[in-house]
Amino acid sequence: MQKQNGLIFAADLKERRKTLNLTRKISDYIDAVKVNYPLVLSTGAEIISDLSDITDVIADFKLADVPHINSRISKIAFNKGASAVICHAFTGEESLKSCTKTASEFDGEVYSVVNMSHPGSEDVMDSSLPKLCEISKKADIDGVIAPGNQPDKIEMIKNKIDTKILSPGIGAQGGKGKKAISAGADYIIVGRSIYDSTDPVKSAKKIRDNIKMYYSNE
Ligand code: NUP
Repeated sequence: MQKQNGLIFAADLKERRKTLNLTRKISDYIDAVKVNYPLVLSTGAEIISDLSDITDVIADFKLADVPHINSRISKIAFNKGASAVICHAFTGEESLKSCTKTASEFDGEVYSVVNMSHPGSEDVMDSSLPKLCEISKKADIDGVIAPGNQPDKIEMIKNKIDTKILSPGIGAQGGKGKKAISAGADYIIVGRSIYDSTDPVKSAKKIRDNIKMYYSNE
């Protein structure tokens, strides 16, 4: 993923045509599109190939299975054209390594989830944060997913692991793009604040411009 905009579009829609049209229209403002179960289960895995003709695709299946299944799912995603997969770190080093090993066969990337943006994630994930970062380091991941609506966590993670940080939780979940970036996020991930807005193209540009202005002022 080449960093030009710092913005990743979370395409959590259910319609193929709408997703492709919108992604095409905002492609100048994003560096990648992230697909998740709502889209892939509604439209089929071919959507990954279709989107990969427009921009880089990150497959957010939050893989959390035994190693050979993590590996098989990653392989399918990469074969369809994904550039990266997202995996949970809590399943341990071997499961995560099965993803990084598979990714290396495709020149792909792996991002591990070390914390989450929703209320309640702290119940289990906060106390495990150091361990999840350690497992991610050992598995040689390309970056981590960290909550954009909790800049203090981004800083904490940045201090524990020297890697790329992708942050969801912006807009609809209360996070602010500039705050996430200034705390150390390299990319922000935004879904509803783009696709649910009255003018998604304008919203994507505005979100991109906001963080871009920030970069240039750094
Ligand atoms: O901690 C996480 N929080 C989160 O929202 C990890 C994620 N991968 N996500 C994903 O980011 C979530 O699955 C959705 O696809 C996107 C956020 O969407 P939105 O809140 O911007 O609409």
